[in-house]
Amino acid sequence: MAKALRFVVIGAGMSGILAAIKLKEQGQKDVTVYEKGATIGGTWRENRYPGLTCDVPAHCYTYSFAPHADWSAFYAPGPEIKNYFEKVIDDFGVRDLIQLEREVTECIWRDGRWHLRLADGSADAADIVIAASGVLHHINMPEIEGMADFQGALFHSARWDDSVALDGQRIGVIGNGSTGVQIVTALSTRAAKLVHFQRSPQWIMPVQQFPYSDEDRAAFRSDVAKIDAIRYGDDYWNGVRRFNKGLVDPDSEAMREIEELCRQNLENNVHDPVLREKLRPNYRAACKRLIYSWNYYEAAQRPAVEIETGKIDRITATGIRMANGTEHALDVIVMATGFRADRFIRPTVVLGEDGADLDELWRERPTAHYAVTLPGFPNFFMLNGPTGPVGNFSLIDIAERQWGYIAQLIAPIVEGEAKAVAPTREAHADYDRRRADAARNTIFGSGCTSWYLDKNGVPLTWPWSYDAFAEAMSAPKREEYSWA
Ligand code: NA7
Repeated sequence: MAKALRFVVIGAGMSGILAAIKLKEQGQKDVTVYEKGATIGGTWRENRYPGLTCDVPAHCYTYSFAPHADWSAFYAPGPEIKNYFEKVIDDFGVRDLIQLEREVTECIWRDGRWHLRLADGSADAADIVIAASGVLHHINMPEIEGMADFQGALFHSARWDDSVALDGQRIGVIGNGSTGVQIVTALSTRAAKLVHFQRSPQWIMPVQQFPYSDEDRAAFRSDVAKIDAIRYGDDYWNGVRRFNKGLVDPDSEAMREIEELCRQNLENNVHDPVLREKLRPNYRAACKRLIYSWNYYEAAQRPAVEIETGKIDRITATGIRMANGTEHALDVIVMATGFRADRFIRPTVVLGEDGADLDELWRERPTAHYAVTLPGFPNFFMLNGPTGPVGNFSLIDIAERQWGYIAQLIAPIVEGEAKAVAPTREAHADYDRRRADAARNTIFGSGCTSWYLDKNGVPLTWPWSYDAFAEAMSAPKREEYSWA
């Protein structure tokens, strides 16, 4: 007999919103989404920097059940994506499930339920917890000597200070991942002087950006098949498949094609040979997350822009001093230095069966069975948890497939046939070993640093093909789970 269950979803970003919609669709009446921030949107709330753009085509970065005709361009700017999530929440009637500024600090499994504590001191309990707390939200703020001495404005890219003037200013951007590259590109026509501090060069995949016209949007609105043609079409999926082939087999033709595209981009589009060599990486393309950009090289060659590849000695009251003595006088310093991608739901305390501590399970590295479930932590499900697929494709699609897997695991509990489910330790240990072994041989493990690597330098990612992931998510293997 169907049982009334209480669900708590942690996080109202892309995957938490997905969970709320799916639970509502199932007819679940007792669902709360706790969100620590003051608004929804996860990554798209935290990041507000100039130039913020999703590098997955806009029509592919939507929920399959909520196509959106109104995108302004092929690659959508961040604020539009945040607005899309706001709209979806209203369209699907889940706004009243979301409680903002309510941070979950503790989840303890006791007597067959999860007992939660929140930062405001309140408590709650749930039969099932969906941890949709995101990956890239704990900022990585390096300690650089002299930071406190700087008289100008200094902030992390994900803590953008809107009160700081940018036009006509002297700006330094430290870091050249996707974030630093987008910021420098956007500011290259606004700053009086823009110094991009690059510790390691990046391969840049050339892509085409173009705006959608009112006619395009009207056509998308009147015929969803036109959206589907982009979302499910070969242009996007051939790219995803090529990337995946190359990821799994770095010596494949697919990876050679990717490398060649990036190399030609550099050779053909950076004209000064000295600058070209500064921008040439000494590791393989796609080892770090590939940067998709249609205009970074153009920006890097603008008169106001300087690519600084030297070692930073210290930050001074007036700028940044390099190890070779060069002084860059700056008004603003942006730390585009990335995130601590190994944190996941932490620092929330999560204690499973017999008081088992998630921190202890993750001592070696964060892991989850097929990126979703945890041995010893019944009825605890992660969306975009550790070891899931990462790359230049839509994490919304990943989360939807993970939801399909979760829905099948909770079905017997919803039906009252079981009370709790968790993967067996043996099944998970086997997955974890196979996964780590395979991950070492992927392109991510081919010899570079990146946020994909665990503390031992092993990629913390899904190491097999996209199709293998889709297959794994299509049906959990019952024998890998224990039911109570
Ligand atoms: P990333 O991709 O982790 O990039 C961080 C950048 O910051 C990278 O260039 C680092 O250089 C640089 N970095 C980090 N610490 C330092 C210090 N101490 N000194 C100098 N440079 C430093 O973060 P992003 O925010 O750009 O992108 C994260 C993801 O968001 C992206 O992959 C997309 O999925 C969206 P390094 O390469 O380590 O030498």
